[in-house]
Amino acid sequence: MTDPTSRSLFERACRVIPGGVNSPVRAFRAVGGSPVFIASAAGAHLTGAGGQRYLDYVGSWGPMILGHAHPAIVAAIQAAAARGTSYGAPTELEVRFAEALVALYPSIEMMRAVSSGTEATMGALRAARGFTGRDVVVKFEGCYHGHADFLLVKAGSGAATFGVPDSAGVPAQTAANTVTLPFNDVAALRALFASRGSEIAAVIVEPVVGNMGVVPPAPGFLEAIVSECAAAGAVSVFDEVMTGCRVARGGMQERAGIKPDMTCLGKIVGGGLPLAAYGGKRAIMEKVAPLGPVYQAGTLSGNPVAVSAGLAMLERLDDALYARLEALGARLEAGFTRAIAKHGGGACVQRVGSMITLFFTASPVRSWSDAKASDTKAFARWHAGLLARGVYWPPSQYEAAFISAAHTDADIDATIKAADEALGV
Ligand code: KE4
Repeated sequence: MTDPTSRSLFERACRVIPGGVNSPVRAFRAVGGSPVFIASAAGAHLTGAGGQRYLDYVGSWGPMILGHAHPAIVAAIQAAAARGTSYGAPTELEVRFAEALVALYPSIEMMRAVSSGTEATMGALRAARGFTGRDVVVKFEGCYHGHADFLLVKAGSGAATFGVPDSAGVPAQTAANTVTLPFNDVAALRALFASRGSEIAAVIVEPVVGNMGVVPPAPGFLEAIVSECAAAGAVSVFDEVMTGCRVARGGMQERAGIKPDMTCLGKIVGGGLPLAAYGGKRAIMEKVAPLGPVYQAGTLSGNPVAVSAGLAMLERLDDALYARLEALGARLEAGFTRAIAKHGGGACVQRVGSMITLFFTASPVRSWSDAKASDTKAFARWHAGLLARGVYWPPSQYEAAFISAAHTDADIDATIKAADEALGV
């Protein structure tokens, strides 16, 4: 049961904000009850509006890889703010930010900073369409790339048919240029290219899916995307908004040793402030205004305060961090696996680095059709059990949980204990 302070804040919020939240998943609708309102956060912990303390595994949906309120990031923000919060003019900070991402991501020869992951994917795909002169975009079921109209599209009647809107307010003709295929289905991808390759501007993929829960790519799947695009003159786009600097400093493309044509980044690279980026081959990015004919703009793009936070974050992403996150992730995965076995199975754990999901389905999750077989009611009961024991887990079966460098072995062990007890509820 949510604390009375959060409940009364939620009642007020619902009178003036749709669903009482500024982003739908925060409303706890997938798990029932009403959301915990947060008053502050530090390290691995959140403090609720009612004073209760939680061990946090949402981490602002990914950005907080160092933990909340990291002193160096707070100091960078304070110093930047004192120099003015926004100029609407170029700064050296933005040059340093671009140079840092170019150094970290060999697929990025040139990049543009924006203010959200949605803008990053929207900009990348408009550049890909401008570069190829083609209209069709291919995405995969269960992957989320932000809320641009043409990406809120679900699969049409047949695998290779054009999409239908997955949200009210998206015109049918907008959805018609988006094809949605099953994730990890190389045969479907190759069949689409065989039938429509000359129409395809781009294929966009979460190289490790976080938005149906954590689903890794099957061997050869990412390579097939890059090679099919290359053969057809289409653009391969890795949406690493979540995986970038999360599963490795250079994202999943570093882990897999693959080089897409374009990359989208967000979350961690912004240090918890509104900062994201898209970039790729110079020939594609030179199509972007004011250099080329593809228009894209933003009042707060490359904002100096946000970029200062991003640079302070990037400077701290060292090998020791990723080794520590791998150890913490493996510890949590092993504990969850033991707890599932103790309670008779019926669930499984999927993890890449410090992104992890406990699925309430016994068989491995390789695609959206596997993921949607999960028992979401059992997940909701488990989530409530965790929350009652002071663990703040993402309030949806179809989201990734995130471990930060601020988590300790003791925190992980406490989480395993809470998860074990909650499984037994
Ligand atoms: P934003 O526009 O929310 O900054 O980024 C969109 C986006 C793009 N690509 C990927 C792979 C993403 O995961 C996201 C946003 N992720 C969600 C979490 N599933 C953000 C949380 C929310 O929507 O409130």
